[in-house]
Amino acid sequence: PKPIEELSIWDDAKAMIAKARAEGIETVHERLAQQTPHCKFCELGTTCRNCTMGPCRISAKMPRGVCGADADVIVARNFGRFIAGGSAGHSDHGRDLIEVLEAIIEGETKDYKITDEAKLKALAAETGIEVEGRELKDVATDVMENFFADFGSRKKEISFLSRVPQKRKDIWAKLGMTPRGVDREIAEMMHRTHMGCDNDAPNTMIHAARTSLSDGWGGSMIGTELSDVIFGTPTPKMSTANLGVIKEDKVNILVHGHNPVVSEMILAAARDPELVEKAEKLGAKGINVAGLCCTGNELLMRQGIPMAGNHLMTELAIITGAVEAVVVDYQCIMPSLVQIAGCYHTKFIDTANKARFSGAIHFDIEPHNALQQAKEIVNLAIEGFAERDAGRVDIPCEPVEIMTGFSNEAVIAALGGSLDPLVQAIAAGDIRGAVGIVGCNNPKIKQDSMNVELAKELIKKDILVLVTGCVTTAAGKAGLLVPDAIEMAGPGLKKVCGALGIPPVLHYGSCVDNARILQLCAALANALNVDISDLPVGASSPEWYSEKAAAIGLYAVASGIYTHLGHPPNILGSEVVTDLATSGLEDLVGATFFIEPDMVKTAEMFDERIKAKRKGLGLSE
Ligand code: NFS
Ligand code: SF4
Repeated sequence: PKPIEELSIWDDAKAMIAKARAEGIETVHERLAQQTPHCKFCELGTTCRNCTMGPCRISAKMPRGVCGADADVIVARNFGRFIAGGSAGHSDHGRDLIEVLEAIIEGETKDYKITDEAKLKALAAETGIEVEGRELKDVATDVMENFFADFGSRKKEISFLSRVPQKRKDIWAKLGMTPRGVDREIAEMMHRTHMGCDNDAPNTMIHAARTSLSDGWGGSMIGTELSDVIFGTPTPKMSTANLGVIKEDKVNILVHGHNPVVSEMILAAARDPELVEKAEKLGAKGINVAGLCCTGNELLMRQGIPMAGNHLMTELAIITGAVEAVVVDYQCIMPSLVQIAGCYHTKFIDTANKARFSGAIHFDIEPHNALQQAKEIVNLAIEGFAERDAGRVDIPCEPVEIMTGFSNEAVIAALGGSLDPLVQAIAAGDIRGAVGIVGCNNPKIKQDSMNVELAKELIKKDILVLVTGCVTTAAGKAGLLVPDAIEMAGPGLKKVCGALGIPPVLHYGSCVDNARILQLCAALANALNVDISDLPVGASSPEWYSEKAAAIGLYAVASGIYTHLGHPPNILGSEVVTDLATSGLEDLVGATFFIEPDMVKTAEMFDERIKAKRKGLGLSE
């Protein structure tokens, strides 16, 4: 494995990697070393396992698989399935929120409720459901039925296309890219990539884009919006981040995964007076719930809980030795956490039947029993406090302050009720443009080096940065998520954010919450009567690793947003697919991907793009 200094920019991470090595505990970094070098065919995307005439690998000597598929077809098929996987993850999460809404409506749960009635009514109105003079329950029922139908096969387009500028919808219609139903597009992607179906790489890529759009404007958007309805729409608030949020004198419970349906209940249970009293009787100073990854982002945005870390901190958080329980739902949960938890007194608890971990303690959290189950889980954690080995505890730092909670509703409220001041700040050139930096960590990259550097480079250029997912904790730890961070920004951004008392880097939520950024772009385009591709905006995922991140990147591009990736997906084995992704899509959808590992150059590329788009809108550069 690499020297510790090369693995992360953070002291808390480096201290815990050193502790792991001293204690003989294997982490992601050792396993990456074991797996390196990776299979070249797989890296290029030129291996196919879609039937048992193969598996096949493509090279100069063997340019076609047994069936005759060439590199272009194989790479496009693999990429299409990769996108289907990511879209399925976000969207199945979205569906789980509809099922909770259903349980609320049918009176099957008392643990969840409709918290933001105004938002529910607004969503209903936006998606063509009658609101005036109707009972809330009837409106909610129609919203639920409509969103369930967005997953099916009977619609010509999904509901939230109501938000999309007409010019963009026309582009999609012309290309056959209009998302019709979430499950339909995903299933069709699987069908098309069966042996002997879609054997034209660009055609497969168009459907991959359509599949991703059904995620961004469908499954993810439903997930975000219904989470706001059920748990409340986020508003700005302060919190803290890094491993220092784990408290030596408290019962520490880490929530990890994605869906607030589970983590909100854990938080509610941890605030139960009887359980708090029990924790205190056992010698703890209370119960501390901290977040990891995206479910951490969900709770951070709405409830202000502290954030222990992002993807590459998940193993390391347990290595502090001070974690009583890790409670997970699904996605991005390394199965290694079970082994690492086993090296300590830490209980690893899974809660979703669709994401079980061998060796975990299992609780089936369903809408009808959620709080009860959550209380049992918190009770287990409290009882674990006595088993903690104080000699192995090392919490390596003090937490840093962060500001969070920037939903579009909160931003509009901060702007005085409309997007006009933002439009004016963009027109005046104080805010030259905006870039969303999203996604993950990847152990192949020094943790958060790119995520942080890119954010810093962009704000210097008066480009507003929105962060979601695992970039949140990166930006937070770097001190970019507090109002004082305007000192690191260019003069225009400093002026505007300073006047509003907000940071130049705004925390916009979890990865499904990238839907909030799509919505903002659509609203800006509609306000200016242009297409999204005309806006001075961009997206980036510098350290991405997951299928979900690829789906986000593709729906951003297909929505007309110029999108950076720090390293390529496994497509370089096909010139047709690579050229399409990095240039050909410009003519089709008005945006492309660009791949660039250098963050200074990346910021310059965004700067050039923003200049060109500003010029196109008749604005100064
Ligand atoms: Ni997003 Fe969230 Fe993090 Fe990457 Fe995983 S937690 S959904 S995929 S690793 S940002
Ligand atoms: Fe090989 Fe074609 Fe089968 Fe893929 S579908 S494994 S390329 S024979």
